[in-house]
Amino acid sequence: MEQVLNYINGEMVPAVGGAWLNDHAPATGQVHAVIADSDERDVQRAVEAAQAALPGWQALGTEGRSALMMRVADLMQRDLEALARAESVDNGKPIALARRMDIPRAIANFRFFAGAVLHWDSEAHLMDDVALNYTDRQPVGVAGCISPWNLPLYLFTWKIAPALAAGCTVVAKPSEVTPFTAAMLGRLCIEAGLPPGVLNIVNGLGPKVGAAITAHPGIPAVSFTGGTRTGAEIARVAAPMFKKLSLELGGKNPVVIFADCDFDEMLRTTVRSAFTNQGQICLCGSRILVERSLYARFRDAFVERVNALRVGDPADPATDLGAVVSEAHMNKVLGHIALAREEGGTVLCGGHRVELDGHLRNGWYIAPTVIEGLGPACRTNQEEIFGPVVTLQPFDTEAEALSMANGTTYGLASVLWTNDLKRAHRMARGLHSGIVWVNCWLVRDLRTPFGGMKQSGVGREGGHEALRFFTEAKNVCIRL
Ligand code: TXE
Repeated sequence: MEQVLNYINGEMVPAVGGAWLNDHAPATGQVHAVIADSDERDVQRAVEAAQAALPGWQALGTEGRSALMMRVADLMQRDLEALARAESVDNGKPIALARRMDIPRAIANFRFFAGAVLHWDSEAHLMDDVALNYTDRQPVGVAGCISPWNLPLYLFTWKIAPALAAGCTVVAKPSEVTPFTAAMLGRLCIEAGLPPGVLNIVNGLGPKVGAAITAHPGIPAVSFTGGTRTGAEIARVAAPMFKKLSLELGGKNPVVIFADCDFDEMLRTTVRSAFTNQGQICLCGSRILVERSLYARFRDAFVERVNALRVGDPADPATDLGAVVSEAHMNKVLGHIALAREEGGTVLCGGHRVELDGHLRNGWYIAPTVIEGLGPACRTNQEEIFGPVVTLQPFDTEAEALSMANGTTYGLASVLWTNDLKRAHRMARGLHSGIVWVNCWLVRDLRTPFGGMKQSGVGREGGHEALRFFTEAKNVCIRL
C-alpha cells in the first residue's frame, strides 16, 4: 500500500507516533493509500525546521528564492500527467479536469509568485521637505497554510507559493481527504534542491494537525481555505494570539441571468459554473436566478443539457462528472436533496446517487441535480451544499434580483449575464460579493484580489494582496 508521508526538514518521514489513516479513492470507494496520522509532535518538529530554515531562505534573496521556485514548477510540469492521474484518483475528479485545470494551475501558482516577487516594489511617502517615509515589508516568519480537498494541489500551492516567494518558511497541511499530490510535491521539492525546512508538509486530521498549526505560538500567520465553521474555530483560537489570518470559506453563489444576455454562451457557461468538479468549487454558482420572461426557455434548455452530462469513471477522458469526494460528503449532499424535497422543491433532473458497474460499483457518484419551486429563504437556498445541486428561481425586477442575490450570509462570488452595460455596472456595484463575473465564469487573473465578504471569509488572496499578507509592513520615517 502506498504511504503518504510527511515532508519535514527536507525528508519524507512517517508520523512520530507511527499511526496511519486510510486514504480512499472516491471512484471505487476503496482504500488506495495510507496517510501519516500526525499530531502536535510532528507540527512541533516542522515548526522547528521552518524556524531554523528562515535565515538561510531570506539570505538567498528574492532572485535566489524565485529561481528555486521556478525549478519546482518545472518539475511539476515534467510530472504533470502523473500529478493529474494522482489527483483524479485521490479526489474523484475527472482526469480531463485535473489535466486541464488543477495541475496547470498549481504550476502557474508557483511560476506566478516566483515572478511577481521580482516585480514587487514598496511605497514611499514624501512629506514635502519634512521627512521621507518608506515601507519596508519583511516576511512574517513561519507561515501556516491549511487547505481543503476540492482543488487539492491547486489550493495548496495558492497558499504556499506566495508565502515562500515573500521569504517565509512554511508549515502546511493538506486535507486528510486528498493529501496525495502534496506529498508528491514534497518529493519534487527535494529533487529541486529546496533547502531543508523551507517547506514542511504535515499530514493528518484537522482537529489534531490543523489545530496544532493554528495554536502554535511560533506561527504568526495562518492562511486557511475550507468550511465556514472550521474558519470560525481557527479565528477563535488565533485571534486572541493576534495572528494574521486569511480565511477563504464557503459560498452560496448567485448566477443572475437577464433576458437580454447572449443565450447560448450563457447556457454553456452556466452548466459549467454549476457542475464543474461535481459542484465542489467554492466559486460554483448554486442559485440560478432567471428573469421571468426567459425562465421557461432557460429551464428547459438547461435541464436538457444537464441530462446529457456523463457521470462516470474519472479516469475516462469523456467523463463530465466524476465521484464526489467522500462517502460522508455524498451523504451530506443527498441529505440536502431530501431536504429540498421536504421543503416542497421539484427535482427537474438528477436527485439521486448513481450506481456504476464493475470496480466502480461502490464509488460515490451523484447525478447532477436541478431543483425549482423553492423561495429564497428556505434552507436549500441558504445553506452551502457544495455538490452537484443547483436551484432555479425566477425574478421580475433588477431590485428583486439584487435582493435575492444578496440574501444569504455568504458573499464569495456572483455571476451576472446581461448585455446592458449600464445594468452590468449597477448590479456589479450592488452585489455583496468579493468577486463578480460578468458574462463569464472562473476567468482568473492571478493578480486580482480573491476572497469573500460576510461569512465567505476575511482577507484577500492573489497578487500583491497575498504578498502583503505574508509580510509585515514597517514604516521607516527619516527626517530630511
Ligand atoms: O472542510 P474543513 P470539510 C465547505 C463545504 C464542505 C464544508 C466542510 O461546504 O461541505 O466546508 O468541508 C482542516 N483546525 N468547503 O469538513 O473541515 C482540514 O483538515 C484547523 C468549502 O471537509 O473545513 C482541512 O485541511 N484546521 C471549501 C481543512 O481544514 C482544521 C472547500 C478544510 O477542512 C480543523 C472545502 C481545525 N479545527 C469545503 N478542522 C472552500 N471554501 O473552497 C479541520 N481542519
